[in-house]
Amino acid sequence: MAIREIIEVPDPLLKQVSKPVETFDDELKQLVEDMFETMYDAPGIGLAAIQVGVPLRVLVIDLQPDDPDAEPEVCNHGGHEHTHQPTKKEPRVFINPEILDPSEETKAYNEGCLSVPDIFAEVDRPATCRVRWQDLEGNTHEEDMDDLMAVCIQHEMDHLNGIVFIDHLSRLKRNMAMKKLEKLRRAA
Ligand code: GNR
Ligand code: NI
Repeated sequence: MAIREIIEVPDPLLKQVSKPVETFDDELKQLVEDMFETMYDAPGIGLAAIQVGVPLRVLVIDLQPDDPDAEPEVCNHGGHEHTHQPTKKEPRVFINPEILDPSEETKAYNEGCLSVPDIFAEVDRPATCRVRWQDLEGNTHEEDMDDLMAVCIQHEMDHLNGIVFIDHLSRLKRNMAMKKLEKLRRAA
């Protein structure tokens, strides 16, 4: 397990189109483990392999990462009192994902990205979509996605195609976002 470095705009790697995974081996499992560790450390709710410099069609998502600052809940099921964190980890891996029948209806969401740190902007995307993907064993799955999962998987799919969320903004807003990012970096 290792935390890998997250690359940021304007790194040209982020414009690269990632290649399909063809071999479902231990190296792939290691990459996915490292991606989860990197995402939870950041913290973020999703991560594409290209964000750690690996141009493969691999995504990890967890919409409910454990909040280390959350008050633990006291529980009494199973006959003994104990505490646990109120949010449960729900790690999901998507290999070679495809978006099927995106809805006509769109929805705006205030998006952020670990590769564009501390910048947020409203992006319109199809409100729902169906996703087909493979798991770490190469088995194929399909599921309908909505709400934050639909937003996140479409944001992550964009990374696999060399697109970052600010690419969806007008040139004016994108330039403003990049200027703000440069200013934040100078201040850091
Ligand atoms: O952590 C993340 N939060 C987020 C918020 C709104 C819309 C999309 C995202 S994904 C982002 C992590 C990331 O950059 N994934 O590529
Ligand atoms: Ni992102």
